[in-house]
Amino acid sequence: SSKLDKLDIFNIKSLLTEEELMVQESIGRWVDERILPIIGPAFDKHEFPMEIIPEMAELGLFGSTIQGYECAGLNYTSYGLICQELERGDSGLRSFASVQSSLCMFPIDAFGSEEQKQRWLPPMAKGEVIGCFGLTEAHAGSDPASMKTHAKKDGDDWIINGSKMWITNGSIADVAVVWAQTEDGIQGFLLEKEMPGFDTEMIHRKMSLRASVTSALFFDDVRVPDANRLPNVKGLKGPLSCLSNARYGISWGPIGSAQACLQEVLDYTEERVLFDRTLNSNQIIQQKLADMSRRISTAQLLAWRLGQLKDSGQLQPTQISMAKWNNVRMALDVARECRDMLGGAGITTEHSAIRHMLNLESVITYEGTETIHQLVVGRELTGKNAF
Ligand code: TGC
Ligand code: FAD
Repeated sequence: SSKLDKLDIFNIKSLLTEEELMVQESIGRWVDERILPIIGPAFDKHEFPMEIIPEMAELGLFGSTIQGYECAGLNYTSYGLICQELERGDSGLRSFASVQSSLCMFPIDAFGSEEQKQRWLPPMAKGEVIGCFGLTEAHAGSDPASMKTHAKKDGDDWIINGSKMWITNGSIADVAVVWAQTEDGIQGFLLEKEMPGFDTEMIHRKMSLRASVTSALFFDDVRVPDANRLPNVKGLKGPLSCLSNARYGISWGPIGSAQACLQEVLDYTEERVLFDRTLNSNQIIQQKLADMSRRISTAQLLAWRLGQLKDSGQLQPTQISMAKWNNVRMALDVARECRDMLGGAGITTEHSAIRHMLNLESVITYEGTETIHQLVVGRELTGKNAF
């Protein structure tokens, strides 16, 4: 019988350092024990399981790559593995960690003042302060340069007006990193939930990422002190750098969704007997299983290489775009195929394939749609901007 790990055919584990392996194993065990039993019902109820936040903090998941400020100071390969293990549970869980770490703590660490870092990073690492990231607006998510939200200087303060749409964690966040137009280009502001004129509204009736909070943010003459402006970045490269970090993690995450789906159908097709033989004795079923395994394996190799480039400071945005496109598309196709192989049983959340499949419809759209990433690669190849 085979000695290969069915979910790691090329033995990526053997390429990991001891620390990376330890991170993957501890988060993986936590997902198995704490998340898998509760996540189906949370998705059904359209609720993010708030009670797990302190446990995620305890595991060092928030701002895990940041040095100091009570953060774990891990490398980016470890961050990728964290995303992969979390998303094996549910994309909503990985979303929560992506937003807290890559979209809120990262910009405070990279572009914030020392006072801002001291004030926000330790409680965010402990999960006592939750963050959200407001870039997208209702009229044009793919084209953030056209944002209408703006900040106007008024003495030592700024007055912010506008709105944001589709914001993960929006209604449960204590602090929002909000990107707004100013006379000097786009700048980032830290809006606190109790600031007068700052409101949020939860988005209901989602068929995807149901175990995650998604909201609209509204700013009506919100007065923000200059001390809450991120001083060290101006222009679109501020938010785009945050996206680069989050997209890096999302290149790893969906490998976990695909692994969860493949494991589920490996078990199911071994048990199910039709026409006097197990389902997995049929050539077409085996061909589909083999194809999923092939696609997961190539995505794993791509993610691992991405980690090497990131940790050695060589990673380019085009490489992240290609990996996000490839790996999310892979997982969405795998989840759909697994849903089909479960037959009627695949249409309820009793099994996880349809939950992963529906979640991945968000993942392929957010952090740059598949088309946007294809156009980034197209621009690299041709030198022509076709957005
Ligand atoms: P361009 O105007 O050429 O560039 C502007 C400036 O940004 C720099 N830059 C980057 N910097 C860091 N990382 C990157 N990936 C960067 N890409 C560009 C660039 O060098 C330039 O700097 P400077 O100094 O010259 O001003 O912008 P572009 O043409 O590259 O961008 C166009 C486009 C379409 C690629 C960009 O607008 C884009 O990526 N649009 C998609 C928007 C998007 O992804 N939104 C995501 C919102 S957040 C979200 O979805 C969270 S979901 C989280 C969850 O729940 O998990
Ligand atoms: P649009 O930009 O209107 O795109 C519509 C369609 O047009 C897409 O298929 C797109 O690929 C295509 N398209 C766009 N431009 C071109 C072109 N030039 N050529 C050809 N086709 C094109 N945003 C945040 O800021 N913070 C968050 O925390 C956040 N969380 C999210 C959570 C969820 C669950 C979802 C669904 C979204 C979230 N987003 C968040 C927003 C997300 O980033 C946007 O939805 C995404 O960037 C796409 O923008 P849009 O929805 O406005 O679609």
